[in-house]
Amino acid sequence: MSSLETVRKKIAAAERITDADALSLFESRDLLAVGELAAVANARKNGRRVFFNVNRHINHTNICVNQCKFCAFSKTTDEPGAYCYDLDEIRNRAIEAAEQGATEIHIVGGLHPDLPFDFYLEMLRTVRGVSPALHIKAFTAVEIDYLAKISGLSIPETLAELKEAGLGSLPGGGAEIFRQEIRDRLCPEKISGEQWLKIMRAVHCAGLKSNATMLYGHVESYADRVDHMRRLRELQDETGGFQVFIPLAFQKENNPLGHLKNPMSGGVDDLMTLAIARLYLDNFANIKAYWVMLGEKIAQTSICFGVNDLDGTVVEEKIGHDAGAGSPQSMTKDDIVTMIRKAGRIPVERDTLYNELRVY
Ligand code: V47
Ligand code: SF4
Repeated sequence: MSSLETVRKKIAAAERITDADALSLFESRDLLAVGELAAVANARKNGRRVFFNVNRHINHTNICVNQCKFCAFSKTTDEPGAYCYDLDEIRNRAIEAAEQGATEIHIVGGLHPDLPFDFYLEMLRTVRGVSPALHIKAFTAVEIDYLAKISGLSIPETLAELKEAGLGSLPGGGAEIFRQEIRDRLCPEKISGEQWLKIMRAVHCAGLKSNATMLYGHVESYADRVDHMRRLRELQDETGGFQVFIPLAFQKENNPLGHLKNPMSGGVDDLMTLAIARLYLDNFANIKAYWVMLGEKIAQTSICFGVNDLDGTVVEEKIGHDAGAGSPQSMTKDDIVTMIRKAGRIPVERDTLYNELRVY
């Protein structure tokens, strides 16, 4: 029996696929066959409904003590273009978001060398003060590790203080590729994959939900991607605290990894990665196509390849665009609704915790 047939039988029986199965799917390069299986697995969980939300990103600072080699966003304090918003600038962005009907503020930034822990607490209180209806999804596991270091608190104590100040859930950034050999080449200063997972375990134990990402399309192999997803699947079996998996397509401008030939990028690889994530991560309810990195057309097409979430309106995005993302800065709610409808699916506005707000 071919490996594709083996997977087909397992999916039909709602059985878990193995690492070897997932690897064989990547190697098959049979996008239509893999995509069809992913669409079946997705329809079983989500029917014809596709989620989006109305959100606003705030990247409060691009000043960062790390120098990840894929990152075009980070700057040192004295570099031209370095910035750090004050609380008024953050408040104004949150007010604007609330006026535009946002239900979520997504906050991530660099690891600033001088900002005290109190600034982060004040930032959360400031946004919460604008509207208690705004859910604050903030700080990657990498930032949580850093905040624990600068505050002198343990990870659970840091999370408890942030939660008390208004933190509602965590985004999934900073995961990159967990395998250390790849991290050594991509981001040697960053916390290890093990530490990222340990922090997410603590996040889930603290009663907070989080997301999970994977940065792909650079120096990693298919086996590295499967290894990454395996570690996520294992932690999800343990805690159930991940809401969604978001593969992030590497953008290659203005960063030291940009010279790569990037042989694994492209629309087929993007769709394959999303489809295989749907099949392999059977304990994740949601697979998100982040249109900022994928572009609108691949994001829309992915709806037919196992995806059930298109992220949100975003409004102001710096991390992908500094690295050359060709997508717009923002999409309106109408843009996203149209995109989903034209794929023959039902647009559903959700909140950050995946409660349904409105069916369009
Ligand atoms: O951690 C940095 C990635 C992440 C590049 O949880 C890059 O809902 C591509 O995690 N090319 C931050 N990616 C963004 C992120 C995210 C975005 C949207 C939604 C959610 C969510 C999370 O961006 C970083 C890093 O992995 N990144 N540089 C680049 N050149
Ligand atoms: Fe800093 Fe994050 Fe960029 Fe790494 S990816 S350099 S930690 S901002």
